[in-house]
Amino acid sequence: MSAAESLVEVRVPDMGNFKDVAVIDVLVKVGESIEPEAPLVTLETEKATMDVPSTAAGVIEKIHVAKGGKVSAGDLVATVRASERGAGAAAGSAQQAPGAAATPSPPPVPAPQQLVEPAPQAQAAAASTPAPAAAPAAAPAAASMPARGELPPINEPGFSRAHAGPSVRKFARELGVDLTRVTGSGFKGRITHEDVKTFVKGALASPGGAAGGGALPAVPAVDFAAFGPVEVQPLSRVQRISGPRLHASWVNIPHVTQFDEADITDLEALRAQLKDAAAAQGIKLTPLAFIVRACVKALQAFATFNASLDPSGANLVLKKYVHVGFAADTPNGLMVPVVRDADRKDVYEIARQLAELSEAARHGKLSGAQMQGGSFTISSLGGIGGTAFTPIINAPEVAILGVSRSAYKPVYRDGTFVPRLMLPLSLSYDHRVIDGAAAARFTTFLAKTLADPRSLVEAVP
Ligand code: CAO
Repeated sequence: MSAAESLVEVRVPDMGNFKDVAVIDVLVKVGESIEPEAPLVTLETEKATMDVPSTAAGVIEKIHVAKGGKVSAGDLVATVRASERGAGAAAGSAQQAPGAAATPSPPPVPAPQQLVEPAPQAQAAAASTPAPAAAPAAAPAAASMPARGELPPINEPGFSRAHAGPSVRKFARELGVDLTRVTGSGFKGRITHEDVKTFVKGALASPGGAAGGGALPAVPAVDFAAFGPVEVQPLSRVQRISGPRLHASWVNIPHVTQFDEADITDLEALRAQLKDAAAAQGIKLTPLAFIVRACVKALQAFATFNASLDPSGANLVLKKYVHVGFAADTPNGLMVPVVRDADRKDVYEIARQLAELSEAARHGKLSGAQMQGGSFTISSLGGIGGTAFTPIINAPEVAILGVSRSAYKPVYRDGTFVPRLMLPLSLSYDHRVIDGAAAARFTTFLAKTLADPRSLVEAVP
């Protein structure tokens, strides 16, 4: 061994309870020259596959594991005869002080899609769409990158555990991106090139960069098993996709929720009259169909609620179509199918579509297209219960209506209390686009429209 060479031991990263994990592939041979981050072996747990990357450049001196074997955290995988260049490359990127906490920066608001999409093709399409809200005007990433010091330092132990392939790791190293901060949108949460790019765009767009004012304090990790027995349950696929989108909306959009109540006594009387005739035609005329119809009228009267901010954040894109999404509770998790051109459909056609789309959602049969292009969303928990809630905006939409369970309440009218059926409304809106006064006008209009239901059953021109 020359003076410029040293032996580097590459071990299975410490990933907590990481024991007896299967080695499904050995990717290098003794004597092979490798770069830092070159994958050495592939491991498979119940939840994911992951590569163990080399921490140094050099030549493989010895491989200590075999395909089909089992390894645990800390086990020796390979010994690398590292050249000085290789040892330096790995050490040079270790910028984080030991023990420094990783703080996630706000994820960018997703592309104008939907909260979740079931089909793998749809997922791939979403992943390849540039994120609009946080992305600056397209410039070559390298040319517009902040100085390396402006990105948060790389958490080396976390980086080596990140669920990403070698080329993504290399790409992240080149850009100085800490993979522990990047949300993976690939299969089983694997981090893709697009995820790294989206992270960088988000870091560039956030005031003060990823390490500055945009950074969020981390929630400390807790070993729950230290306090009693626990069972670890992986999130469903739908939750893994919708979670980052909900998070992006929550942290990027200043939400305000306006509460109101609509007197739907007459609406329910009318619905009771029409219900059986509709049922004879196979249509379930639920309150939600009337609420969608009333929202269409409100969206036509208040165009800024049927709009999105453009990627620069300086312009409002007013939509000439009205596609209304609705949250559907399914065994797989929350889905948001969209009733397209709701402004061109009467209450019966809307009811028919609500039933068809929620049936498809419950059976995991929605296509990506059936969940795209929404311009406003309704989340109805009325069939379940509750008096009010604060729904999260389905970004890049600018408002969402939450509906809770109607109940009879005493309403003071003409000097006396009368029992009226009151429907609670909770409208969350993007305060960058919508003022409080406009939101109050919108819910007032909506409540009035629901209180006088005749216009809701008129034929649609
Ligand atoms: N107040 C009182 N009763 C209501 C009501 C309300 N606001 N809304 C619906 N109901 C009643 C209906 O009349 C129906 O009763 P009947 O069967 O006696 O007629 C019953 O509740 C069930 O309605 P439904 O669920 O069949 O139909 P829907 O149109 O109200 O809702 C759907 C459809 C898809 C919105 C609903 O099934 C659902 O999934 N809701 C949950 C949405 C959700 O999870 N939102 C949260 C998202 S954020 O995590």
